[in-house]
Amino acid sequence: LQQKGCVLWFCGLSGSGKSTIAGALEQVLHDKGRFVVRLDGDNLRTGLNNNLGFSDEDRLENVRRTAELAKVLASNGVIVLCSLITPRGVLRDLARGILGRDFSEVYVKANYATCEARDPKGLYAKAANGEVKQFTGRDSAFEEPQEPDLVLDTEQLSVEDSVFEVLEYLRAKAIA
Ligand code: GGZ
Repeated sequence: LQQKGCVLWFCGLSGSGKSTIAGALEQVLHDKGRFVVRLDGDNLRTGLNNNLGFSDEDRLENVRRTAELAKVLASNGVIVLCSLITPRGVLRDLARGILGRDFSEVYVKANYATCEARDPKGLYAKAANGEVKQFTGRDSAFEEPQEPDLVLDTEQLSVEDSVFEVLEYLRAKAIA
Protein backbone atom coordinates (compact mmCIF):
# COMPACT_ATOMS: atom_id res chain seq x y z
CA LEU A 1 0.00 0.00 0.00
CA GLN A 2 1.46 3.32 -1.02
CA GLN A 3 1.72 5.88 1.75
CA LYS A 4 0.28 9.34 1.40
CA GLY A 5 2.58 12.02 0.06
CA CYS A 6 2.49 15.67 1.01
CA VAL A 7 4.41 18.89 0.70
CA LEU A 8 5.65 20.88 3.66
CA TRP A 9 6.53 24.30 2.32
CA PHE A 10 8.93 26.09 4.67
CA CYS A 11 9.01 29.86 4.07
CA GLY A 12 10.90 32.55 5.93
CA LEU A 13 13.90 34.83 5.71
CA SER A 14 17.36 33.66 4.71
CA GLY A 15 18.94 32.32 7.89
CA SER A 16 15.60 31.74 9.64
CA GLY A 17 16.30 28.00 9.88
CA LYS A 18 14.31 26.51 6.99
CA SER A 19 17.03 24.23 5.64
CA THR A 20 18.31 23.23 9.07
CA ILE A 21 14.86 22.17 10.24
CA ALA A 22 14.11 20.39 6.95
CA GLY A 23 17.38 18.50 7.24
CA ALA A 24 16.71 17.34 10.79
CA LEU A 25 13.14 16.40 9.92
CA GLU A 26 14.32 14.43 6.91
CA GLN A 27 16.42 12.22 9.20
CA VAL A 28 13.55 11.47 11.55
CA LEU A 29 11.04 10.71 8.78
CA HIS A 30 13.59 8.58 6.99
CA ASP A 31 14.13 6.60 10.18
CA LYS A 32 10.36 6.04 10.29
CA GLY A 33 10.63 4.45 6.86
CA ARG A 34 9.23 7.32 4.86
CA PHE A 35 10.51 8.39 1.48
CA VAL A 36 11.52 12.04 1.84
CA VAL A 37 12.85 14.47 -0.75
CA ARG A 38 14.17 17.93 0.07
CA LEU A 39 13.84 20.75 -2.42
CA ASP A 40 15.99 23.63 -1.21
CA GLY A 41 15.79 26.99 -2.97
CA ASP A 42 19.47 27.69 -2.71
CA ASN A 43 20.39 24.24 -4.10
CA LEU A 44 17.83 24.27 -6.90
CA ARG A 45 19.24 27.61 -8.00
CA THR A 46 22.49 25.83 -8.96
CA GLY A 47 20.69 23.54 -11.44
CA LEU A 48 17.01 23.41 -12.38
CA ASN A 49 16.60 27.10 -11.57
CA ASN A 50 20.06 28.37 -12.50
CA ASN A 51 18.69 30.90 -14.98
CA LEU A 52 16.73 32.72 -12.29
CA GLY A 53 17.67 35.68 -10.13
CA PHE A 54 15.82 37.55 -7.39
CA SER A 55 13.43 39.84 -9.27
CA ASP A 56 9.73 39.40 -8.46
CA GLU A 57 9.27 37.61 -11.81
CA ASP A 58 12.15 35.23 -11.25
CA ARG A 59 11.10 34.39 -7.71
CA LEU A 60 7.66 33.55 -9.08
CA GLU A 61 9.11 31.22 -11.69
CA ASN A 62 11.39 29.72 -9.04
CA VAL A 63 8.40 28.92 -6.86
CA ARG A 64 6.29 27.67 -9.78
CA ARG A 65 8.88 25.19 -11.00
CA THR A 66 9.62 23.95 -7.52
CA ALA A 67 5.92 23.48 -6.74
CA GLU A 68 5.36 21.56 -9.98
CA LEU A 69 8.26 19.27 -9.16
CA ALA A 70 6.98 18.80 -5.61
CA LYS A 71 3.56 17.90 -7.01
CA VAL A 72 4.97 15.04 -9.08
CA LEU A 73 6.88 13.72 -6.09
CA ALA A 74 3.99 14.02 -3.63
CA SER A 75 1.67 12.20 -6.03
CA ASN A 76 4.15 9.32 -5.84
CA GLY A 77 3.87 9.08 -2.07
CA VAL A 78 6.88 11.21 -1.19
CA ILE A 79 6.99 13.62 1.73
CA VAL A 80 8.48 16.69 0.07
CA LEU A 81 10.23 19.30 2.19
CA CYS A 82 10.52 22.55 0.24
CA SER A 83 12.60 25.33 1.74
CA LEU A 84 12.31 28.54 -0.22
CA ILE A 85 12.08 32.07 1.17
CA THR A 86 8.78 32.50 -0.72
CA PRO A 87 8.63 36.13 0.41
CA ARG A 88 5.20 37.17 -0.80
CA GLY A 89 1.62 36.10 -0.34
CA VAL A 90 1.15 35.71 -4.10
CA LEU A 91 4.03 33.25 -4.21
CA ARG A 92 2.62 31.14 -1.40
CA ASP A 93 -0.81 31.27 -3.04
CA LEU A 94 0.76 30.10 -6.29
CA ALA A 95 2.34 27.10 -4.58
CA ARG A 96 -0.90 26.32 -2.75
CA GLY A 97 -2.83 26.55 -6.02
CA ILE A 98 -0.50 24.08 -7.73
CA LEU A 99 -0.39 21.66 -4.82
CA GLY A 100 -3.92 21.91 -3.47
CA ARG A 101 -4.71 19.64 -0.54
CA ASP A 102 -1.19 18.28 -0.39
CA PHE A 103 0.22 21.68 0.60
CA SER A 104 1.05 22.88 4.09
CA GLU A 105 2.55 26.30 4.68
CA VAL A 106 5.09 26.34 7.49
CA TYR A 107 6.33 29.77 8.50
CA VAL A 108 9.85 29.59 9.91
CA LYS A 109 9.75 32.77 11.89
CA ALA A 110 12.76 34.88 12.85
CA ASN A 111 13.04 38.60 12.27
CA TYR A 112 15.58 40.43 10.13
CA ALA A 113 17.76 41.48 13.06
CA THR A 114 17.99 37.91 14.33
CA CYS A 115 18.87 36.51 10.92
CA GLU A 116 21.37 39.31 10.40
CA ALA A 117 23.05 38.41 13.69
CA ARG A 118 23.20 34.72 12.70
CA ASP A 119 24.35 35.50 9.15
CA PRO A 120 25.50 31.91 8.46
CA LYS A 121 26.61 32.67 4.90
CA GLY A 122 27.71 36.27 5.30
CA LEU A 123 24.89 37.45 3.01
CA TYR A 124 23.49 40.00 5.46
CA ALA A 125 26.88 41.68 5.71
CA LYS A 126 27.13 41.69 1.92
CA ALA A 127 23.63 43.12 1.59
CA ALA A 128 24.54 45.85 4.09
CA ASN A 129 27.47 47.02 2.00
CA GLY A 130 25.66 46.68 -1.31
CA GLU A 131 27.37 43.54 -2.63
CA VAL A 132 24.10 41.60 -2.72
CA LYS A 133 21.13 43.32 -4.38
CA GLN A 134 17.40 42.63 -4.09
CA PHE A 135 18.06 41.09 -0.73
CA THR A 136 14.92 39.79 0.98
CA GLY A 137 13.86 41.91 3.93
CA ARG A 138 16.15 44.74 2.86
CA ASP A 139 15.69 45.83 -0.80
CA SER A 140 13.03 43.27 -1.54
CA ALA A 141 9.88 42.76 0.51
CA PHE A 142 9.10 39.93 2.87
CA GLU A 143 5.39 39.78 3.62
CA GLU A 144 4.62 37.85 6.78
CA PRO A 145 2.37 34.85 6.15
CA GLN A 146 -1.15 35.71 7.33
CA GLU A 147 -2.59 32.22 7.81
CA PRO A 148 0.18 29.65 7.81
CA ASP A 149 -0.70 26.08 8.74
CA LEU A 150 2.13 26.02 11.24
CA VAL A 151 4.51 28.61 12.72
CA LEU A 152 7.96 27.66 13.96
CA ASP A 153 9.39 30.56 15.95
CA THR A 154 13.10 29.83 15.77
CA GLU A 155 13.92 32.70 18.12
CA GLN A 156 12.26 30.58 20.82
CA LEU A 157 12.43 26.96 19.65
CA SER A 158 15.45 24.70 19.28
CA VAL A 159 15.80 22.69 16.06
CA GLU A 160 14.58 19.61 17.97
CA ASP A 161 11.54 21.55 19.25
CA SER A 162 10.67 22.62 15.71
CA VAL A 163 11.02 19.08 14.39
CA PHE A 164 8.72 17.89 17.19
CA GLU A 165 6.11 20.51 16.23
CA VAL A 166 6.14 19.39 12.61
CA LEU A 167 5.86 15.72 13.59
CA GLU A 168 2.84 16.52 15.74
CA TYR A 169 1.31 18.39 12.83
CA LEU A 170 1.89 15.44 10.48
CA ARG A 171 0.46 13.05 13.04
CA ALA A 172 -2.67 15.18 13.38
CA LYS A 173 -3.06 15.12 9.61
CA ALA A 174 -2.46 11.34 9.61
CA ILE A 175 0.52 11.66 7.29
CA ALA A 176 3.36 10.34 9.42
C1 GGZ B 1 17.49 36.51 -0.82
C2 GGZ B 1 19.37 35.43 -1.58
C3 GGZ B 1 19.68 36.54 -2.37
C4 GGZ B 1 18.82 37.65 -2.34
C5 GGZ B 1 21.21 35.04 -2.68
N1 GGZ B 1 17.73 37.59 -1.57
O1 GGZ B 1 19.86 31.50 3.01
P1 GGZ B 1 20.32 30.99 1.71
O2 GGZ B 1 21.00 32.14 0.87
O3 GGZ B 1 21.07 29.75 1.63
O4 GGZ B 1 19.08 30.88 0.80
C6 GGZ B 1 18.79 32.09 0.14
C7 GGZ B 1 18.54 31.74 -1.26
C8 GGZ B 1 17.15 32.27 -1.61
O5 GGZ B 1 16.62 31.55 -2.65
P2 GGZ B 1 15.10 31.08 -2.65
O6 GGZ B 1 14.95 30.31 -3.91
O7 GGZ B 1 14.76 30.42 -1.39
O8 GGZ B 1 14.32 32.48 -2.72
S1 GGZ B 1 12.86 32.80 -3.26
O9 GGZ B 1 11.90 31.90 -2.60
O10 GGZ B 1 12.62 34.21 -2.87
O11 GGZ B 1 12.84 32.65 -4.72
C9 GGZ B 1 20.06 32.95 0.17
C10 GGZ B 1 20.44 33.14 -1.28
O12 GGZ B 1 19.51 32.37 -2.06
N2 GGZ B 1 20.34 34.50 -1.78
N3 GGZ B 1 20.84 36.27 -3.05
N4 GGZ B 1 19.06 38.75 -3.07
N5 GGZ B 1 18.29 35.42 -0.79
